[in-house]
Amino acid sequence: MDARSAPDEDTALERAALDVLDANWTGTATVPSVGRYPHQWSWDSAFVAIGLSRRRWSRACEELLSLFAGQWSTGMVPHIVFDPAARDSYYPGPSIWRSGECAAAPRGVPTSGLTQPPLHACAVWWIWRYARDRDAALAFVRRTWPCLVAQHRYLASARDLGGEGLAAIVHPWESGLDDSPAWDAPLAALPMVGYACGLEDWRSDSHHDRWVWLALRYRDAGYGPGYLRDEHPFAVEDPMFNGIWLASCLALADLAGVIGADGRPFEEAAERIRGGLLARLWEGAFYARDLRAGSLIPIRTIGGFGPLLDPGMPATVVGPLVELLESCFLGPSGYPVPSCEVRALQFDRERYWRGPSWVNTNWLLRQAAAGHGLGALERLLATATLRLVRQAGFRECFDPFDGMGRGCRDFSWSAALTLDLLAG
Ligand code: 2M8
Repeated sequence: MDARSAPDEDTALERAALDVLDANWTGTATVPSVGRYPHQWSWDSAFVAIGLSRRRWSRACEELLSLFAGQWSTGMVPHIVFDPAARDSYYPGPSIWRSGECAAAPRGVPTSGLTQPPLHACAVWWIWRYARDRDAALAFVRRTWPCLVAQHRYLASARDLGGEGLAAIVHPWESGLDDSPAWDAPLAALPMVGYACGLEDWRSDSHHDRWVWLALRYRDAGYGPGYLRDEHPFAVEDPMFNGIWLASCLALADLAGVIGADGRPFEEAAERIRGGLLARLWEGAFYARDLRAGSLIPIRTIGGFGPLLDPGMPATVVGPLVELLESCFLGPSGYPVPSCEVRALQFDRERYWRGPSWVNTNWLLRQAAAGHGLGALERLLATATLRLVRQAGFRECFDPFDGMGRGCRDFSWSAALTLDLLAG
């Protein structure tokens, strides 16, 4: 079936996507899924804003503004902004994070203490690009500019734990690719811990205790930057997180032009990150670097394609990366793009971020392909992603072999990015 051929089918799909986003809208933000994720997540909101920017422009703006209401005075944009009305239904909730006890956290807006991939400057660029009311768009860019600059400053200062220009994640949840096999070794190096949190589902319960333990350690150290630098046992330079950061630096350089600010510092930041990616994470493919073990983590996952988001990546890197994508990810799967190399021992078609295909990473790779003029790859990713949602619905993720939906239904970023893919 040609997923782009029938206009009335496209209209029905678009309607269905908007219905999901309307149902998941709380009045101030879009939750990823009403049942399982009843709060606002950081990179989910960026994807939602991108998807809404051509169809519900004002709501796309509101989405990001409500996220920035949770930004800390350090500049950190938290990975969850909690909805007090849904307070007890997600673990770990506000009573675990206790952001209110930290002076840097905003008053009256409970949040987590971690961050997530910084896609937000790209989302603001999208909103600027598709605005019909240019005055309102300019006002929005001016309003969000200080938040974005503070976010980037935070990453460049508090998170350059390796000292070479890359930002480190300090918890698997910060990658957004939570249960990726790339985090197995750094998690296994942590002490044995046990919490009876009762999480027994398709996510990796063996890792869950360690995830919670890491979060509690960071919290008990007051979410301090000195503790992160000197003591925190999980510190990893992730190619996806840094590839997204780089793309957002380029978006900030463009947005600077919009408001008459100087874009050069952001171009320089992008160059620094590119240099760091090539010097520290590239070894024929991009791998995550475990700063505590002092070595690369030798497993190829979807995260390794994050640096393709940089249109300035040299052809000597882009060529082998695309070859790897085709031979080890696209070729052996029916429905792109599996979140882990299919022939890896750790590949698991059912467990989240260890095999299934996701709409958001497909969309990111499609953007990357467009940036490198890889038209055939760009079209393949768009068509295959639309085929997945047509066949299985707006699921959280999909079986990479048969396209069956996995995880929650009516998942916001799957619906939002479908809108963007349909718009072409
Ligand atoms: C998943 O992560 C949360 C923790 O942040 C969870 O497993 O409970 C990930 O897929 C992450 O990328 C996503 O942002 C979040 C909400 O959709 O769910």
